[in-house]
Amino acid sequence: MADVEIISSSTCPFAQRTRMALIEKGIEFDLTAIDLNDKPDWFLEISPYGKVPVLRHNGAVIFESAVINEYLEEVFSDRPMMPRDPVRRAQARIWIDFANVRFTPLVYKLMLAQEPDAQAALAERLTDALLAMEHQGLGKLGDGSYWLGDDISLVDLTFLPHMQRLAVLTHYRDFHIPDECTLLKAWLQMMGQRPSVAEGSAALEVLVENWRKYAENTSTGTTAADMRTA
Ligand SMILES: N[C@@H](CCC(=O)N[C@@H](CS)C(=O)NCC(=O)O)C(=O)O
Repeated sequence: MADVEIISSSTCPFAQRTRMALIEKGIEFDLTAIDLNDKPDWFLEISPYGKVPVLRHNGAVIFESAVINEYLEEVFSDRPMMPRDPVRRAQARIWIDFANVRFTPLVYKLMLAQEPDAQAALAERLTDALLAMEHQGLGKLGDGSYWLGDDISLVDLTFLPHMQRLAVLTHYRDFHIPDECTLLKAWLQMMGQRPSVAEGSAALEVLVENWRKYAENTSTGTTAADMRTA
C-alpha cells in the first residue's frame, strides 16, 4: 500500500489534475474511486465539501485540487513543478487562479445554460477567456510549448482537464476554440502525448455521457449547484 491515497470519482477533472501531478512527480499512490451519487459516510466525514479529490498522506487529509497540488509540490520537491523565482511563481499562481476562478466556471456555466441567449453570452465570455489565455498567457509567459516555457508546470496541469472538456462543449453547444488560438491548440495536442495525461483521460464518448447531467441541467450534485451561482 502506498503512503499517498487519492480519493476520486471515475472521470473527475479536478482529481485528474492531482493524478497528473502525482504521475509527473513519480509518486506512487493508491486510487480509491467513490460513487458521487451515493457518497459513503466515511468520505463525508473527511470531505467537508463532499467533493473529490481528497488526498490522504501520513494521516493528513487535504482537499481542493489546487491546494493538494501545492502540498505535493512542497512535500515532494525533488521534481519541482513551480518556478523558483518569486515573480515567475506569482505569475504561475495568477494563471492557476485564472483557471479556477474564471475559465473553469465558464465551462460549467455554458454547459448548464439552457436558454439560447444565455448560451450565446456565456460562449462569448468563454471565447474571451480563451483569447486571454492565448495572448496574455501562453503567448507571453514562455518561449516554449508549455505555459511557463519549455517544461511542464502546475499551470499546465490545472488547465488541462477542462481544456479537454471543451470537446464536450463542442458536442452539446457547438462551441469551438477560436481559430486564432493556435498556441492553445498546439499545447492541447502536445499535452495529450504525455503519459500523465493519457493515463488520466477518458474517451470523448465517456465524457459526453458523464456530462449529460450538466448539459441537461439535471445534476443534483454540489458542483452543479456551486457553478450555477458562480
Ligand atoms: N474546487 C474543487 C472542485 C472539486 C469538484 O467539484 N469535484 C466534483 C467531481 S469532478 C465533486 O466531487 N462533486 C461533488 C458533487 O457534485 O456532489 C477542487 O478543485 O478540488
